[in-house]
Amino acid sequence: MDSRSLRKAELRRGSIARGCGVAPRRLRARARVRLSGLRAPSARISLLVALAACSSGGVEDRTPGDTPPPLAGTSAFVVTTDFQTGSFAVFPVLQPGAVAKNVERLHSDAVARVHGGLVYVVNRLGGDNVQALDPAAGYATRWQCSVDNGSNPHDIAFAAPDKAYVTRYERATLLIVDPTAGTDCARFVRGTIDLAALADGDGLPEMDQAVVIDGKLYVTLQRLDRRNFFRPSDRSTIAVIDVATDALVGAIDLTGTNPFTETAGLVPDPATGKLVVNEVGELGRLDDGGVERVDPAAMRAEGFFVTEQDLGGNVTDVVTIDDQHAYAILLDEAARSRVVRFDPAARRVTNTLAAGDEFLVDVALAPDRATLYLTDRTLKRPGVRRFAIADDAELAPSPIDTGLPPFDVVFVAGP
Ligand SMILES: [Ca+2]
Ligand SMILES: [Ca+2]
Repeated sequence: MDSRSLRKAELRRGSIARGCGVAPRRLRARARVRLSGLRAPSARISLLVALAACSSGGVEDRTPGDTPPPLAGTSAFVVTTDFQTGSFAVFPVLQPGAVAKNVERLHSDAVARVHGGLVYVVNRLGGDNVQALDPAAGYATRWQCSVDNGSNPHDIAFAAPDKAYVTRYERATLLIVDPTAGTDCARFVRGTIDLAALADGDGLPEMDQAVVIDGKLYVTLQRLDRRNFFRPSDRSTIAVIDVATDALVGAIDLTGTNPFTETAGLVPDPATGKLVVNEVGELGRLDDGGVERVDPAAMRAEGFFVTEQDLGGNVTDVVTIDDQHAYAILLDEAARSRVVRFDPAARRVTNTLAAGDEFLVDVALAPDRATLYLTDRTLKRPGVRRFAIADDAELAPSPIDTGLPPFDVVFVAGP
């Protein structure tokens, strides 16, 4: 592991110098890469200082940006950030030139989910709230409610119009919320579910992604050890909760550790109904992870269908098309990212679509299932890139400029 090149990349972006400029979760991800290759205690200490220094803040003034075009057909909603300032860009998928940039401020560390015609922005550590945007009203904020300072929300999953669950990375309790509570947020928090019983030795289970399927809530628990630099503990698991009673009814132990599907969420494969989970283990090792399917109904992890060794990198995001056709973002030992096409049946890489020495964050399949979107944060040409699923060809010679560099992309259906 060449930790120096990683540090150089960070310094180039100014993240170390700026202290809190780095999204803490990202820093942690890099920390795991770096620490596994480092022997020097001082480096570990400075990293922990950086993490501690980033645990507060979050008030961001608003400056007006572009006005989004009228909603027509499917739009791409892109969370953007330079890790100091966050915002979003919007464009119709059929008219990517009509991009509205820097529309409103978001927290600098945020991901988006779409549900019931609204965009829910999960403003993570330092923001510590959920923000509902209404695409039909020019993406105006309908409400923005706290999930507790320093709790670091990571995902929101919906059970009913008035009931959703928010995972909190810095807490042992999952939050039950009412998305219909209104702008004053008075009735927003409905309760909590204690997952401490499933935590590793440090008492926090590192709850991450969540989804509701057939009356059950599934929550990935990374179970990283904070006393050992966020290294994976003995196992990672998926907590299963009955949404009628909010009782913890089981846990599905994963084949590997450290499930890492942060921007994509935990989405069932439309063909099989199974969850596709990528598990990176330690980012500094390329022999301890892979991608597996988890059968939610049978509560069973099916084992890696492709491994880090097969693909030559940690799989930090994955999109499956069919049995022979899938895409992944791979992160190698030198912290270089690549977007590859791979054949899950043959368990091998068949094409490389993009590469960069910056962290490529998110690949997402457009609703037409014909186009792959990539948030490319490379310094020279940041932007959203699109590739045809049919032949992997890039759809335009230049990335779509989103103002601030893109982080997470989701799709909003038109009226
Ligand atoms: Ca832990
Ligand atoms: Ca690994």
